Amino acid sequence: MTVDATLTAMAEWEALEAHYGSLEDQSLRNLFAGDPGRAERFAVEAAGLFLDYSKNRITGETVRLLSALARARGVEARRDAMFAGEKINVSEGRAVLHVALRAPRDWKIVVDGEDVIPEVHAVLDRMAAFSDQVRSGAWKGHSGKRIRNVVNIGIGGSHLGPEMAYRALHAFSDRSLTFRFVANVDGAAFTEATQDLDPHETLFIIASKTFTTLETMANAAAARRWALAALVDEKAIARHFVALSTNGEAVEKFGIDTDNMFGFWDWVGGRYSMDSAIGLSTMIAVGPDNFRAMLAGFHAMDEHFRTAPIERNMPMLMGLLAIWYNNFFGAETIGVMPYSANLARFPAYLQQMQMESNGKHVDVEGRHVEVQTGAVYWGEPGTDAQHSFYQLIHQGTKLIPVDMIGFCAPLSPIAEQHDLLMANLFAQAEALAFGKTAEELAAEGSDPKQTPFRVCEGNRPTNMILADRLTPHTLGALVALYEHSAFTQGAIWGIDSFDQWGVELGKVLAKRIVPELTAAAEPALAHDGSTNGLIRRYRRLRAR
Ligand code: G6Q
Repeated sequence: MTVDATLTAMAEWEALEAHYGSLEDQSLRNLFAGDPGRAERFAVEAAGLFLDYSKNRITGETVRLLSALARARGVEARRDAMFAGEKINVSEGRAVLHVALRAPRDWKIVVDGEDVIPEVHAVLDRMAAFSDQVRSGAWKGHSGKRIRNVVNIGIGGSHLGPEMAYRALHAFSDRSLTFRFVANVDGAAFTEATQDLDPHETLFIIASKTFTTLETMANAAAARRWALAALVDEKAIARHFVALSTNGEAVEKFGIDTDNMFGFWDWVGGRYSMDSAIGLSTMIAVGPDNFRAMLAGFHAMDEHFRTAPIERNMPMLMGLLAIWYNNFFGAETIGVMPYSANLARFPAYLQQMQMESNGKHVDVEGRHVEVQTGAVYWGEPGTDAQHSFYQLIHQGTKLIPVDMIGFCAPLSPIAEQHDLLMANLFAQAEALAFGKTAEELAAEGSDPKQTPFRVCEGNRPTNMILADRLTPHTLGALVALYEHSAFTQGAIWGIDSFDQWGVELGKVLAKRIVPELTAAAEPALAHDGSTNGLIRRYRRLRAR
């Protein structure tokens, strides 16, 4: 896979720069006033999601020029290469096939001469059989009690998706089961998650693609000690521990029977793995049928992404709008505000997906990129966020494009509050786009002394994503939307969105420092002065 070195010298890029110059001072007020059909035209529907992107600082010409850039950068060819199982993760020499995890049984995707779809469904079937056993009580703990607690131990891609999905789909989950998620190597995380659980009724899911990650291995060892302190017999491990991993050897070495292991493959990146075996906790919580409905939602968005023309392609449009603000307006961040309490962990999940994918400084050929790459993604659920940091989005000096997500039907029986939630959602997008002028304030009789403080300039762009209800299908479609938006951005920049060498560096460095903290004798330290000093200070003060 090759990319042009000179993105900014391309005619399509230059055309966008010139166009930006003509649009920079345009306001959303003017754009809406001059174009009554704007809201209908800048809207697209796919896989049960509706995107209104009319409150962006764009015209039809912007969409045309961004689409031309995507064509010239080969975004469609790169997408097709991903679906065909080509090794587009060039730095690791791997295929990128999370789309295969949700492909129907009768599909065929070949990697290294082998169709991967039968294996994918074989694992899903084993997960379903196991989930059914746990949910029905047929799977017993060592002392014959049924499992009532499920603790997922994993970090990063082996944690954020399962935790987010469990919370998002809480309304569909088996309430007789308790779920906990342990990621942090801080022992407090494990202690808090297990302090009120009965080991006889607890199942640990050790989720680790590599089965070598320091945090997960430390927490898995803590879980083993905690379980055996009560269950005593080593044989109990087989009833209380399962593993989700690609590393059978390490799983066996840890003492987990590989019959209790659910596998996946090197072509599934951690941050793209919540729909693989890594989703076992989700499947136990909501049941195999709901899990399959989630996969169908993913697949519906995959199909839209694979087949829709760029100008009507929801993930491509979202990715191109992110490029528009990042590279032309100089926006550094994108806020994501789900108006749903159940999506509270969605921004954290997206943060990893977007920032680990597109936080890259070289292109696929190893050359330093010429432009800014991945934006900082962040957010909190509305309406909570309105009462904290929205002030800066409304009246601060930074441009922060915001994605807003809402659902037309509530999950809660307190339905009347849903109208309040949605009223806030629509009001915020309106206020951000159109603001409040001095004239409007005067007409409302506002104190003139306060006018400068009360004026809201507006012109703050938003994407509005609406769906009927937060169901498993909707969640799958929503996650796939952002996966493919990240893909589109990465393809424009010509970077490898599927490696994470920065994360690997941290893993290696921490392992080197551990013995320096724990050695009885003062170790010889060869770090920089600051790190040496911090290690010495910690050794002096560390209380046991
Ligand atoms: C994801 C990253 C990273 C990874 C964790 C956990 O894309 O690679 O977040 O998921 O470091 O790794 P393991 O699953 O191997 O423990």
